[in-house]
Amino acid sequence: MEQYYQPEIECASQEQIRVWQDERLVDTVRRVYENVPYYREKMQAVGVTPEDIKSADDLHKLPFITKDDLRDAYPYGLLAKPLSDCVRIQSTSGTTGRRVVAFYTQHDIDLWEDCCARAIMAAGGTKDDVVQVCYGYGLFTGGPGLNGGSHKVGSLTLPMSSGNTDRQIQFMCDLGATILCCTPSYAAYLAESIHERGARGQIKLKAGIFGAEAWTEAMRQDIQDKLGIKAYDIYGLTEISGPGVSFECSAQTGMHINEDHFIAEIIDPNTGEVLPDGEKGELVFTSITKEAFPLIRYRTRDICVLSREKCPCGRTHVKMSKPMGRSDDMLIIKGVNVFPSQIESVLLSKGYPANYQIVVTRENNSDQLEVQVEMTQEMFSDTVGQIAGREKELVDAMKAMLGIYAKVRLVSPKAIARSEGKAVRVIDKRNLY
Ligand code: DLL
Repeated sequence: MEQYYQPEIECASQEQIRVWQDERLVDTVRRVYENVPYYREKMQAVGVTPEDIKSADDLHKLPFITKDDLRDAYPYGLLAKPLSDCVRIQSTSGTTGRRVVAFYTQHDIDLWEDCCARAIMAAGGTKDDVVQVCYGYGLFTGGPGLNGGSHKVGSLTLPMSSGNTDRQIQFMCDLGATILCCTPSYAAYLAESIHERGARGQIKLKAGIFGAEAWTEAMRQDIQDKLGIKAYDIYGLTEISGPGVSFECSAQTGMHINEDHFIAEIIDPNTGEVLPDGEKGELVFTSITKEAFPLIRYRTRDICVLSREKCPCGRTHVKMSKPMGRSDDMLIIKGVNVFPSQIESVLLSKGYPANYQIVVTRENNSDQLEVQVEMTQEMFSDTVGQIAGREKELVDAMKAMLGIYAKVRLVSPKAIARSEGKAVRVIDKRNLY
């Protein structure tokens, strides 16, 4: 039977949802105009004042906000509350190396955890479940978000964080974990490892909540079959709080966006024009309940489709499709956001020419990142030992910048094919979308 964490909200009428959205948008716009000079100036630049925003119908009058704005305003420029009211930050990588830092008041964390609790209960979670959270803890939002949601549901929470597969499987078996939360690629890897160890008979898993990166229906089927579970998608982004912006229900046909907290729009990524429900375009979010770090018309760069078709689960909130691609060049590797510009800035800072290629593959369900870099003529005459030393230096610098391991391969000058148009920087062989 379908169960809900906040049934009166999750199954509210569309009219009721609209009333919440209208009131909360008007309030948010007024708050940011009064408290955030960055927003006030952006609104003044297009001649809009809070009085022009009377309901969600007026949303389109407001300017977009992008990752570049977050970079310009880094670190405190978009704060809508005094720092003394904030209790937490979470962070992710941004373009050209500047990190995105999102701030939370205790109230913001509370609402975020509610969203994650909705996702856990939609996946069948109850207070009798044992929820194993193997998303990373720390600056990444995955671990803290699902951890908080699991507490709210009242489940026994195993705050495993990522990695150490032997220990994950041991706890899963010994403590009888019933719900697994991690990236889909780690879920697939865990599934394989469980089979290799002959431990399939000892696990009690019934559901998984997998997100933070793109995954296909074929991958879902594979994980479900191997683990004997139902696998649910969950979506979110650090800028808009983290996991739980939207989540899948038993219908497994898209993710319900928590519309009492976020207004979603789909726009044409080239013109910025708002597109009707059902058309494919870039997802834009406006947070309407956030205190510390409200974002208005934030361009996610994720391409997807919204659907208002009645859902058999009883929830009334709009559903988004799985993201079908990005309108920028961000890659998600092992759940970590990586921009080619970050890699380029490492290379340039170490004296390499900007002739490089990024090759992403997936081997045994694990993403592999290789950066092929051309040496200068002078470097090319180095000894083999010196070249190995250079590669090691770049691996360390990439790790420091990206937070993940990238294999570095130095190649001879002119080895990377030149393009007549745009340079082909990224070869992604994973076919995820
Ligand atoms: O990935 C938050 C999260 C944690 C979501 C755990 C789900 C589970 P960021 O690191 O800021 O936040 O990355 C956000 O990841 O704009 C999408 O491009 C991508 N993404 C997130 N969830 C999904 C998903 C977290 N279910 C970026 N499917 C987003 C496809 C996803 N892509």
